[in-house]
Amino acid sequence: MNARTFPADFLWGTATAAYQIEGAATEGGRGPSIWDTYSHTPGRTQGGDTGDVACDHYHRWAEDVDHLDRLGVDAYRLSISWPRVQPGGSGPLNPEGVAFYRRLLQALRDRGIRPYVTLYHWDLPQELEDAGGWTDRRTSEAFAEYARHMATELGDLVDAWTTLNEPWCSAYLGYGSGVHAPGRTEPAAALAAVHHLNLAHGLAARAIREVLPGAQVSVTLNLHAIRPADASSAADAEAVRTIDALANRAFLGPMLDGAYPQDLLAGTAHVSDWSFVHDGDLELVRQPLDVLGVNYYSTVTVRHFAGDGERSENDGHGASGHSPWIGVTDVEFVEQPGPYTAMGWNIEPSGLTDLLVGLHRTYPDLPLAVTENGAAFDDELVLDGGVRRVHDDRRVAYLHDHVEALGVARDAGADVRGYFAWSLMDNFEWGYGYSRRFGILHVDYPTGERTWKDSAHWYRRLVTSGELPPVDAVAPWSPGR
Ligand code: IFM
Repeated sequence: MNARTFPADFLWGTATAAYQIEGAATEGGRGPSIWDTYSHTPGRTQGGDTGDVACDHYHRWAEDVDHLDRLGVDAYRLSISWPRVQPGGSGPLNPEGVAFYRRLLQALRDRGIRPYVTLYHWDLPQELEDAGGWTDRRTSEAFAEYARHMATELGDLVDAWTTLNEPWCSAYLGYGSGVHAPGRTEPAAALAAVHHLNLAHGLAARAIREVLPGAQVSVTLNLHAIRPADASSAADAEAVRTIDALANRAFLGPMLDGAYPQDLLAGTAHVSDWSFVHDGDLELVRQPLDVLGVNYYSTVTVRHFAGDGERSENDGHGASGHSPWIGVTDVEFVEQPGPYTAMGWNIEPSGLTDLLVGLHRTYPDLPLAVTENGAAFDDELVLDGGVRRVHDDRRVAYLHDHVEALGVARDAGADVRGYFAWSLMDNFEWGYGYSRRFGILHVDYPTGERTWKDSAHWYRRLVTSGELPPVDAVAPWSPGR
């Protein structure tokens, strides 16, 4: 059988985020973010881990660009730390922070690697949280000003702009279940955050285009591939719809259709009257998207729960005792069949196909890119004849099967233009600290040393040839060999 091939203009990349890799939390004029505060609060992260040092990318960025160059990727998706470039979230820029990103972006361009820049990957300046954070529309306005500044300062070096990464997490995990910064557990505030993040996206997209009329603008959503426990049950279909409204359509609706879904508003009316949505907001939120970024890791299976007022043990409340599924009482989450990653997430590549094909059916003219996909496993660094190796065959299989699933979606007509592996390197996995490794490069945290895992060797073959290699093609390899 012939290997699956991708066209020459298909974009291959890897992705990271500022707080997860940079470290240097108090260097170069950087201000504190909500993740500094949260991770320094006892009990919030596994082992009390923080992003203070992380992968020390702030100092090792040139070496990391070398790795990207050797990998042969077309693009690198990075995020800008808002508190590094504008420490208080408003007011003057920090020239040292801006200079750091200019150096990094220039080095990428010098190697022919296209920078895909995300403006917000969860590190809100603490001052803005102190003034209300994402529950306050002034944060959306501040974000637009920050976006305008970045377009002005960095526009000549950036290929594509992404406003937000996974606003679902920022809103529902940050303000609903509290397992992400700022750690608030206020259901109505989570819904206000949903809207102010949507508004921030729209205002920022408009501001970027005002400065850079031809700019490529996108947003990245962690859309949920939701399945019913019983495909023949109308009640389970309704459970899917309930979760889909909160998880997916709360963002797709305003951003692409200019409206919140009626069932979302009705289903959360007992929590909030949504009066934070002002006249004219939805027109601002809906801005043309050059591409929609989709992050995908696993599926979700739900069923209707008729508990007569009792709560299901599996209603999504999780360890914090607070649910990210705002207002939902009649849905329970069903354990997924394995295999699982070290996150406990089920591995189901067909979910990616379903998601991409579903988006294509609803929005036929919308180009798509998979902006994150990858897996955490308990990797082991070994010495093979004196050479440091990580034989991460489960990650290679994961990446292989998901790239294949993306190919199947393309075969079905979905206009998927790129794929970014999460992540370039092991990093700070939020509440899990450094206990979960997603990288294709291994990071030895005490020394900062990077080691190519087998998945990096495999990925290099894929991106340099455009042909899906077999899973056992993991030997160190160079193009032309
Ligand atoms: O590490 C995160 C990333 O920051 C956002 N998307 C999911 C990844 C894995 O949990």
